[in-house]
Amino acid sequence: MEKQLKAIIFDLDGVITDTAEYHFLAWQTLSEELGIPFTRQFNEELKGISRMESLEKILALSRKQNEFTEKEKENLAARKNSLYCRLIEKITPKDILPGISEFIAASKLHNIKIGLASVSKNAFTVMRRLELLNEFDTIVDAKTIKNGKPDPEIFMRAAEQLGVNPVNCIGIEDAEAGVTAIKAAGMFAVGIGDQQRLAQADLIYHVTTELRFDEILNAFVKKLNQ
Ligand code: B16
Ligand code: MG
Repeated sequence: MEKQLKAIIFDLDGVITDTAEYHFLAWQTLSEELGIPFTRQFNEELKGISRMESLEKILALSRKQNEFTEKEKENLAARKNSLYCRLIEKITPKDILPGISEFIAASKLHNIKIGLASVSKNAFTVMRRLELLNEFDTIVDAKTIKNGKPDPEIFMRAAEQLGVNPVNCIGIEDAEAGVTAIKAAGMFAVGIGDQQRLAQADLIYHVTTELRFDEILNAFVKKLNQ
């Protein structure tokens, strides 16, 4: 197998832009309406987790998961999404996290394909507002996959759509579930965030400004040749 980097697959929320804050605010409002205490710390556990799974986890906080019918849960999830959609109306290209545009440019300079793997059903809207839709060679969002992260499906699908073998890919994630998904897909994982939480990743940076194409490429080649 060719030991070469061919594609980089990015997570959206927490890597390309910080919509995690908007998810937090929307879930916080919904939780207040339901009388469920919801903290920033708990919000960390929802990163990379689908809308419905997130709702189940929030309801479970106050043992309320059996108090609602499926239809009512769908309505609660829709309420959270309408709060979230109102918040993301404000997004502009200025909301691209620092260092990301430069990192994408460096990757392209090296003829590396660029993909997006986001479990958000709003991924296309967010990418359009960031004016990044045309920068990516492929985008996989929640609408086209059966299993969310930590299942590897979304990263595997992105690689498939790019026509690249997963071993020739790097995945970049801020969520623990996302790093697990990248590793399960057989890719090299770059984590953005807490060293302990993302310990499974092959390389970890605290923030996006620290991303260095050459450094990541070297670590990838080293690992592939081990
Ligand atoms: P939506 P990612 C994920 O996006 C978020 O991290 C997670 O917090 C959110 O619940 C999920 O998208 C679903 O989002 O409600 O818009 O479908 O990190 O995979 O880009
Ligand atoms: Mg994320």
